[in-house]
Amino acid sequence: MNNNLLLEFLSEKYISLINNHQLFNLIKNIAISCKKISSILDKGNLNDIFGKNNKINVQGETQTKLDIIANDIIIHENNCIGSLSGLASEEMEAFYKIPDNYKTGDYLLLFDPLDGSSNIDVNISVGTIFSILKINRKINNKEIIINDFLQPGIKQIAAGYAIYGPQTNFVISLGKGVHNFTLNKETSEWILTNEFMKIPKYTNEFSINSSNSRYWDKCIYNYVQDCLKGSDGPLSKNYNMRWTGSMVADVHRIMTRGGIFLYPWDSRNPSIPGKLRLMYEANPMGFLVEQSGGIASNGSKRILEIVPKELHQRTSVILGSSDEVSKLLISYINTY
Ligand code: AHM
Repeated sequence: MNNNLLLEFLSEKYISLINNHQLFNLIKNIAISCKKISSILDKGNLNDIFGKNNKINVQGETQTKLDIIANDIIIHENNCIGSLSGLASEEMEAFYKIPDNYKTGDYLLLFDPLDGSSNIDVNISVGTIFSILKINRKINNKEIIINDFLQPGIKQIAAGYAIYGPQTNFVISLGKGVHNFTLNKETSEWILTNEFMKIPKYTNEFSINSSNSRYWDKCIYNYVQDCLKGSDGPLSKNYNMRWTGSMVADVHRIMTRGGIFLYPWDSRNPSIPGKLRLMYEANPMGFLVEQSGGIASNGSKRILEIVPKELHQRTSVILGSSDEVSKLLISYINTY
């Protein structure tokens, strides 16, 4: 095994990063935040951190104590480093503007501090997802506005996630491939364990919460029925099914061994395009999936080309192995 460390490796691979102190420091501090969150999660309820916070977030969901702890860590570690002019989080209704007494920078950080947080109490993997955008206009007096954040996913400068599971991994792309680092908890270093992750083109593993099947549209319903028919059906192969209820864990599995992940629109709440958030979940994961050779779509459009209208916008998500996602997208084209 090599001993490539996160920042050394990225600086060597992406020469421009060495001269871009703002971006370098931002990645460094996001990685530090993830180490801190990891170490808190390691102690589990020994720190009395499980359970609800008794607050409803902007998504209408009850926050866990750890949602708030992770959110505060990321803001605290990143707001005074001079790289950012603002942060937006799944857990905060409005975006966070860097306080007047701190230096500001050219970047914006969007994040889901603790994805899959309903899994914490039962010791299933959770994660932190992040997306980095650059402010695309000259700003005076630190006056960032909501429109600065509302950029399509193709504009992401970098994106990644940390997964807190049996190992803690930090997976990142700066737009030229995806690299995976594992936290050595004895030395507190992120060590490169997978350079240029590649999602296999073909798969026989699908991932969807099928308790919602009666609410799906007919394309999704028929596709999953075909998967269940296995080698007796039109897809002519047997499938395996996995669903953790933690997007980070499901996507990490797909990044590692392939698969298709679906959280589609459903008729439980027909006016909402899906459950997952475009800016905090679908865009960063879509970026990573495409950078590893996969496809990320909402059924009719590439996720990364969706122009957001609001910060907490939701979307339908279909992503993973290119051959499998393409098959499903063709049936969308033929149906609608
Ligand atoms: P969260 O941000 O409240 O944790 O919700 C997002 C999670 C994803 O990680 C996961 O894919 C999905 O919600 C699971 O939803 P469900 O419980 O409906 O299957």
